[in-house]
Amino acid sequence: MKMILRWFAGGDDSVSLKQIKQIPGVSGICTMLSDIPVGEVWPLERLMALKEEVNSAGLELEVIESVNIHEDIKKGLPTRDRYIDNYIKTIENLSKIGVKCLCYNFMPVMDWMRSELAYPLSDGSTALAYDHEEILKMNPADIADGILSNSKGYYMPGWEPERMGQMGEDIKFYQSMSTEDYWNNMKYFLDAVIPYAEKYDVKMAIHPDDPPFSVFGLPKVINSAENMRKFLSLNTSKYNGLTLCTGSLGADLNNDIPAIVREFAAQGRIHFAHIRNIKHSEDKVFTESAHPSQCGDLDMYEIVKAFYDNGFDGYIRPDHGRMIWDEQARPGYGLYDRALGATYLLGLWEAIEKSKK
Ligand code: CS2
Ligand code: MN
Repeated sequence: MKMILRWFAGGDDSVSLKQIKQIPGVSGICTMLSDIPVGEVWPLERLMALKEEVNSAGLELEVIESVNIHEDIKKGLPTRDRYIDNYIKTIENLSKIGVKCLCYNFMPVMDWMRSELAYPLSDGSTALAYDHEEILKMNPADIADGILSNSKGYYMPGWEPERMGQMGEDIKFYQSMSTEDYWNNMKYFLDAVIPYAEKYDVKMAIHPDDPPFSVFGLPKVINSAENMRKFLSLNTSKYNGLTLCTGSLGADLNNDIPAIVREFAAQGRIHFAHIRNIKHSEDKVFTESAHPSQCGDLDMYEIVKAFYDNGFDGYIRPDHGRMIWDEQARPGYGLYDRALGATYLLGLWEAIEKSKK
């Protein structure tokens, strides 16, 4: 297991590589080239420079999060083949700089969704929050505006402004698509890409849908044990795997996260773990919380133990953090709370490991 942190390249992060290097036990980062338009090839020279920047700070760059999937692939349009070819070329380039794991998502139109980016918690910190009724009152453009205007000037992954103009039309397109067709488009992508992931030894790790239930009638597919089983059976290569995000899946109270981890880690199909806690006030209403079990609904000991017991040897990152100690940073991605999370998770891991000896 390797503990990493997400870091945003290109001067778009308040957190420095030097600071990340000083978090005990963190061996590397995951990042992305956020200025390359979705669907285009990530140039090798850019990747080599990025690797050099990360390595010279004493950190590894073995995980990329994310290379986003062009909407034409998700829609199954004839133009998808060109974008799939580009995706494969990007995988080849990533392999050349030593990347081992590629996190991506297959969510239609938008990536994660929250109703608030700075919801005040009782301890004076703030966190990302979700309230389904609030979301349904807004139209998608308002949600995008809310996220982009509260991001403190930082790029918000999955909310690229150039995609937002298209949003209304894209939503209509997916509303009229059957979920089965959506699965078929996913399989088409996997069958084209996974052989190259094998060839270049880059493990593909899909991120669950966040939230894991449908909003605006859009298809949701990576949201439960049953659907993840279906996803893994679409292409049975080990290179077709999961990013197991506990906070995303945990937003559906029916998901038993330790059981899900046990099942898929035992099959060697989890390559990357995003571990964070969330706290519900009612169904479909929650705030992101500090990582410890006592702060949210998820039992972090049981979750980490499920990874350990089933031989997990991939990457873990503390997913989002709260904003604490007056830090000014990209919502969800400050240094302090994620550093606390990494330390806590490493402590759980050590305790579990030693208790087995
Ligand atoms: C992440 C996702 O910031 C986040 O919420 O967990 O945006 C994640 O990076 C993507 O879904 C992966 O493609
Ligand atoms: Mn996540």
